[in-house]
Amino acid sequence: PNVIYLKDYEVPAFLVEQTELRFELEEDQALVRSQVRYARNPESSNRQHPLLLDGHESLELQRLSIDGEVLSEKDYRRVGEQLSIPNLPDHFTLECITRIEPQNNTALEGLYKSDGMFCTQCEAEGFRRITFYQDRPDVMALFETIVVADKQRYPVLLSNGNMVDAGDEDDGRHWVKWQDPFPKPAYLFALVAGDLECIDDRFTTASGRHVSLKIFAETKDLDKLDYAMTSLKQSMKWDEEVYGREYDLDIFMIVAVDFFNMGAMENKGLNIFNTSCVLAHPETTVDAGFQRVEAVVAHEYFHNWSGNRVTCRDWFQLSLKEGFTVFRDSQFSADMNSPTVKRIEDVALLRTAQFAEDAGPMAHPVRPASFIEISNFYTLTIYEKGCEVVRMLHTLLGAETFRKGSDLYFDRHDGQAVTTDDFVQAMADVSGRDLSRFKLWYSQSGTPQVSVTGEYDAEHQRYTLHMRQSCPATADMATKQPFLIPVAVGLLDAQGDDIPLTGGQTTEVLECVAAEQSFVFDNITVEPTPSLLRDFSAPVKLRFPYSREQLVFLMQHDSDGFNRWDAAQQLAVGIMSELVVDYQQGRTLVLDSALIEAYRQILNDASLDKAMVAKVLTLPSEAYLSELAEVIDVDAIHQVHRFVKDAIATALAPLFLQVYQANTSAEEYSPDATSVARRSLKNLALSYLMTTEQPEYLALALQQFKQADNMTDSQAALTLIAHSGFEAEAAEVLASFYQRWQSESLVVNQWLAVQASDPKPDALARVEALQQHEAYDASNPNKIRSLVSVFCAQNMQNFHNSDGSGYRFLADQIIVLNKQNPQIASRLLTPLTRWKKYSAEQGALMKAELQRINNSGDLSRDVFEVLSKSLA
Ligand code: HT7
Ligand code: ZN
Repeated sequence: PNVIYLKDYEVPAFLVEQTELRFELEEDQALVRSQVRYARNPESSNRQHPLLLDGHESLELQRLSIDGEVLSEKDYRRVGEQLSIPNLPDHFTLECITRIEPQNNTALEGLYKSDGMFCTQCEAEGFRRITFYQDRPDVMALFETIVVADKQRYPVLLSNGNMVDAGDEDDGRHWVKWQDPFPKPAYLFALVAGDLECIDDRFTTASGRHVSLKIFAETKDLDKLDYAMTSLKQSMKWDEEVYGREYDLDIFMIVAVDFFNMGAMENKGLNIFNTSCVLAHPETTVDAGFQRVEAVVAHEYFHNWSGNRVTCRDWFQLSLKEGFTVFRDSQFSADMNSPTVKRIEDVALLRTAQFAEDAGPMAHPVRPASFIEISNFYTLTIYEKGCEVVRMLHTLLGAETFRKGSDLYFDRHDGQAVTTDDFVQAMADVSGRDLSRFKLWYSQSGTPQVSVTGEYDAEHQRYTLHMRQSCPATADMATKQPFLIPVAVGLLDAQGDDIPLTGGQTTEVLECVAAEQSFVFDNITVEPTPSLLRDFSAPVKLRFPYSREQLVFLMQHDSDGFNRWDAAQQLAVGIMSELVVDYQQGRTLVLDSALIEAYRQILNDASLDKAMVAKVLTLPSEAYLSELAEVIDVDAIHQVHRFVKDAIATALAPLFLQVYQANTSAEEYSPDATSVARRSLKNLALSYLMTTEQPEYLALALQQFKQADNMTDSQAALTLIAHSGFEAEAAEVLASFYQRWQSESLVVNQWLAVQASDPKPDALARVEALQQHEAYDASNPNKIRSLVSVFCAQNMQNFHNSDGSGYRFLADQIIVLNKQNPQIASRLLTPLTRWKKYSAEQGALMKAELQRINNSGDLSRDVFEVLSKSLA
């Protein structure tokens, strides 16, 4: 397969003025007629350039004509994914008829069938599986779409924009015509045809326009759409208030589909959602599920400006829309819920999974320089690190100037396909700052490390912070220049109060731009405790030689909520890392009482927000400890994690019981922040109590399981019992849960995931048995994710069994999925790609499975790219 380079970018040879599509949908095929008006691009240097159209190998080309003249095979060349037509005039209309088979499309890219309904997924390069087209984001056109299908089976026919006409045909078929008044690239095209129902609402924009809102789903799911509708209206209002962005069409639609490779898709006016990101009901959805629906609805809606009105010039610029939109949705979620808790969750994901990606074989910058398959670059680096990069601009410029920058960016580039440089330029223009060093965040991969030391000069009442930054070599890039790293700093006095800094502010943003740099604070009358990288002001690994006492002090006093949590994490990480060494060397494990006492204090502090207490008392995950380790010893990390949790639980059981009881309420379920916080603390307390394996706590969990009126409590109890050593009760609750929820596909997915993540040793056998269960469907990505992904990515202990059985299992799955659904296959590969981080024996077993996949025959581009980089 070809490597595509950013440096080779060329403007398209032709522009498209208008794209007219007609879809004849049938059970065994779809016929697609496209009529496209082309004009030679005046910016293209070569006036003789042929028209290069992208078209997947699965397209059956039935007819090609130019201005009515049918072309014969000698008039064009079709090689691989490209159709080239030479000798063209400056203006012409190309008609093309293709035949495709959506019912056999298991890759879920292009036009496919999900549970009997037709739907599309065109980002990034799915449109080329529908018809021949310049399938690149810098070719924007006005689309008009006619969809024709059997009226009984497919009463609802949708596409982008406004519905302008409709009619019936004699043979039981009907048609609907849609017009999208905004020019768009092909990746934003969408079509849906199915037997769907919808809920309706209305939104009046700030300028007084009325927008009709519709969310479609299968009839059985109609009662699970209200939360998404509320979230949509909140998002629309928030985007007007915070970014001054109004919605632009008369209608906004969301459709829920069960077969979907990712979370959702921002197609213009017609968002398509994975059911898991739109359906929510207290009886079937956990709190985190409600929050996900809120966040994803907002994310896709925000794309209407950051992505659709202003789109990407090429796919190397993917983070232009994704990083910015994740930043916007994170601000929204922070405003709707607890900002500190949201920040903690985002950082935990970044530090665990994105840092690991940056340290692995697929490391790439936020703006990659090359790729083989763009689908492989919908990554944590593009999304989450990309968001952090935008957040740093927000921190450096301040909220007001940042808003001016975003206004300028949207005004300047409305209707255009642009680059991350254009985004930064708008920020530079409004702030008057030179952001050239800042731009290294887009072009350099890797996680920078910042080592900080403090020096107090009592005589001159001066405190100095010495910083040293470096960035390790990554798989794609050996050397790096120093970044511009905003380090938000506060200094705490002996009482734990913030010492006023420059201008009386309590937090100052230091800009670290050199490999070594010192920052001086004057008029500091006592030696302070520094609070560094407040609110995680940059995506770096920052080290400061804190003592355990200082970490406990920060946990108790830091005015920055994020850093209070992080101090607790650092304290636990330090203690657990030492215990890992003790375990490896066969020493008896003894837990430092500092951790227990710190936890006791937090549990006794009634003034604290409950969500924060739950976060602070959550131990660093095994995945985070693995990311931090030089060589991952899965067993040692797992055993130490268990030991520490058990020791804390045993020491503090009475307190946890009190907390559990105090937070068990008979109130009706609500997904509001306060209720979510209460449930998270209660269920955390129950998880500590269950760690002790005492029958009295099992009784509590069983009672919660039986009496819960909401899925959050029910699933928390189910997981704890199912993962416990009480095997009879575990089997009982799993059976009764399935019995109760077997008709709810998303709940069944949770049931699969609970079993796939069971740390007990028979988990793999169970997963394999579940693949044969009536509830499993090996062609549905949600099922694959719930069972196979959860086992391989979250059940560390079992996946990394020293007999290699977990690795063999995953390789077998990938060999099948490589043909069936390459995007899912390639994502699933991730745990095996990290083989270099494990011991030599374990790494060799993992590598051997990668090689087995490599030798298994025809590899998709997706799998090939990940494999070749992992084996390099
Ligand atoms: N922009 C959307 C990307 C997406 C996607 C990409 C590859 C394959 C399938 C996909 N489904 C959706 C999602 C988003 O970030 O909003
Ligand atoms: Zn997105």
